[in-house]
Amino acid sequence: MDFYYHPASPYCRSVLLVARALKLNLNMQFVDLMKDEQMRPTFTALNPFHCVPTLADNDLTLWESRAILVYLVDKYGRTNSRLYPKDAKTRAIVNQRLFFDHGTLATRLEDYYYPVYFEGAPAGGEKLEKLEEALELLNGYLISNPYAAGPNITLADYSLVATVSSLEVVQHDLSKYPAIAAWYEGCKATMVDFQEINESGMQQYRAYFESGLVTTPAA
Ligand SMILES: N[C@@H](CCC(=O)N[C@@H](CS)C(=O)NCC(=O)O)C(=O)O
Repeated sequence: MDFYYHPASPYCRSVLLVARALKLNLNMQFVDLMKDEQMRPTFTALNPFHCVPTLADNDLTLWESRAILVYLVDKYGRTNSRLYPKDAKTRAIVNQRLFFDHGTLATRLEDYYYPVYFEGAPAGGEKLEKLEEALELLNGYLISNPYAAGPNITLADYSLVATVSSLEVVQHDLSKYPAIAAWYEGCKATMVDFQEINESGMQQYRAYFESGLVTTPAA
């Protein structure tokens, strides 16, 4: 399986964490986003949306990290893998958290922090409130459950942990969300090779944000 990635991308790191949990060997294909290598015709022929992560497994090409996570467990996980349970109700909760991460949490994080770092937008305001609303919701889940979708670690945690790692990168104050902070520390300790997979990529992502910094964010 060819895995097109950049280590700074949190979405790539979520896939790498799941691949490691499943003991999969990926044929790593570095795409240097800083040199716009994702726009090369050989890559856009594979993925016209020119983004990483992208997975090529024989005749299947997939992008969108959460779709890749689901595919890896469905295709290569154990039959009854708890990472993505087969029971419809349990799976529905995992899906809900995955879609929440994609459509709400990660989106609101990017909607707020990218303009602050790269366009000189003022810190605070409605976009920050929307992000904090999503974080309060996640904190609420995690007050009543050890993991994002219930008692067991699932793909929802692997997806959300990458987004929360981006909050650490931009130094968002997580102390207001003690259940998220505790869960995040738990994920770091539980997920196989979390440190190895994330450390350098998070540093690169931090450097990327700092390269665009034109104001000092307050949040
Ligand atoms: N929703 C997508 C987001 C992927 C994404 O935004 N990837 C960025 C890097 S973090 C990228 O490849 N950007 C380059 C581009 O779009 O040209 C996912 O979860 O996989």
